[in-house]
Amino acid sequence: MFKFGRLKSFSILSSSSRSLRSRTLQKKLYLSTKCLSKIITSQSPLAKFPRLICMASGKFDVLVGPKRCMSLEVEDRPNFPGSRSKWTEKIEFIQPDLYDGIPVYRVMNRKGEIIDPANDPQLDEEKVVKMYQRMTLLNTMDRILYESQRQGRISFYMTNYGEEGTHIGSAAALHDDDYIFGQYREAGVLMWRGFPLDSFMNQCYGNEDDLGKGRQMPVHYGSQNLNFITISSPLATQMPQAVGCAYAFKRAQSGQCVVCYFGEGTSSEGDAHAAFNFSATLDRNNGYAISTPTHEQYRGDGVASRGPAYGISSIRVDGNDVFAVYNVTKAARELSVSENIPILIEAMTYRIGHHSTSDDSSAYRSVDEVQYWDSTQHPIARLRSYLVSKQYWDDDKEKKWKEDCKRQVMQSFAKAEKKVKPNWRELFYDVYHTMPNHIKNQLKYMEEHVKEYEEHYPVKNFAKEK
Ligand SMILES: Cc1ncc(C[n+]2csc(CCOP(=O)(O)OP(=O)(O)O)c2C)c(N)n1
Repeated sequence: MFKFGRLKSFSILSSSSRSLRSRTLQKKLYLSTKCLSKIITSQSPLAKFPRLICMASGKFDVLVGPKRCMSLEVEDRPNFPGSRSKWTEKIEFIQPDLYDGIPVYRVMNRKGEIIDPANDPQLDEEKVVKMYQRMTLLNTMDRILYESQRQGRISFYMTNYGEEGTHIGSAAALHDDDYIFGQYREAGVLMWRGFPLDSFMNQCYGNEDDLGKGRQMPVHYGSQNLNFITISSPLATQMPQAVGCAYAFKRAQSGQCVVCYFGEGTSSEGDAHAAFNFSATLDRNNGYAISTPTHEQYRGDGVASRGPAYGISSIRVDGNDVFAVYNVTKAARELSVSENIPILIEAMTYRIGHHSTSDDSSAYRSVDEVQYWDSTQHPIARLRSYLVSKQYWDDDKEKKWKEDCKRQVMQSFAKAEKKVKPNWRELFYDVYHTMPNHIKNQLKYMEEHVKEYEEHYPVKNFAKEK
């Protein structure tokens, strides 16, 4: 059984139609080609549609199953396995900078106005307001936790400034039972799913109520209930894991989908390539991998241009346009689940904050550049303009919501700060399902040591053993 190529390999069909005598026939051919392209894209066995193919294949260039459909011109084409090429007698190097680049899909302009009403996802008032509230709550939480790190109250933090549209737009288009493999700058996705502020704060404080039992750096969230896999610091490790999980879903035909978020810098890691080769992904291109700007990271056209080379359907979207991200993620989810194929989404955005609290971005980019993105392209400002134009939002609501947001975040923050750390023995648990002897010995040694030198350890700051 032969597999089909993608739509592009069939462009020859429309040119062959020119040689057809009647316009009606041309139209018929066009329609069957259109319908074929759907079949072809879904990689259905060609043998099922020999008639259609024969009709359309006056100059058809792909080997087909049934003998009677075989193209007469097949010997004029190279037939190396996996290739869709033509022969050429010219030495012509493919110049990566000679084409226009992959276009960026958008729904709203920079002022938050819908460009083509047909693309407005027409979400109801409750949902769009919730999207706006989650984006602004995330922003408020970021401000307070960033400041708290600066005051030495938590050890580390990473803000999500400017990327709120990418988080909320994609999260709102997914199903709750879809699995998320994040990098570290996707707190909004978790917030959309209902991760409480208390849990964010407990994690950043690593206190006794932290789901990760205080073993991870701040912002390394995870939630089994919300199908959000715990973040790990080494870049790109989530990518092959996500692909493995997706493969398990595919085998189980569970109808679930896996979304893997990663930065454009991360897609230069070795693990990323292994994952692409086997996969489905969502990339956030926020302009910088710490101090490395995107134009230094890539000679080519960003991340999306790599997709076709791996045989992945790919799309680029304005990550600051929450509706564009929503539409693209929804369409990608449908396609991915119905056809069992990976999709690569490159969400173009801009990291307004420093990379983390260990970074000072003024060392490698200008304040004017940041100011430009903050003031002209901010996803929150755009969505707010939309809400106001729909009369879903006004200054009064904004004022009340801002106060409410701040109060909620401050309350959670104060509670988390007061809690003690998890019992220090937790350090030894959960490494193995059954604790092996060498870890048991280490635990015993530590217990004796702490008992002997208790006055030198801040044991009162840690929870008692349960
Ligand atoms: C394997 C590995 N190498 C290097 C690092 C250090 N590091 C942490 S974040 C980062 C930049 C990643 O940039 P990007 O993927 O674009 O994400 P962004 O931080 O911009 O959201 C680097 C190099 C790491 N954590 N893991």
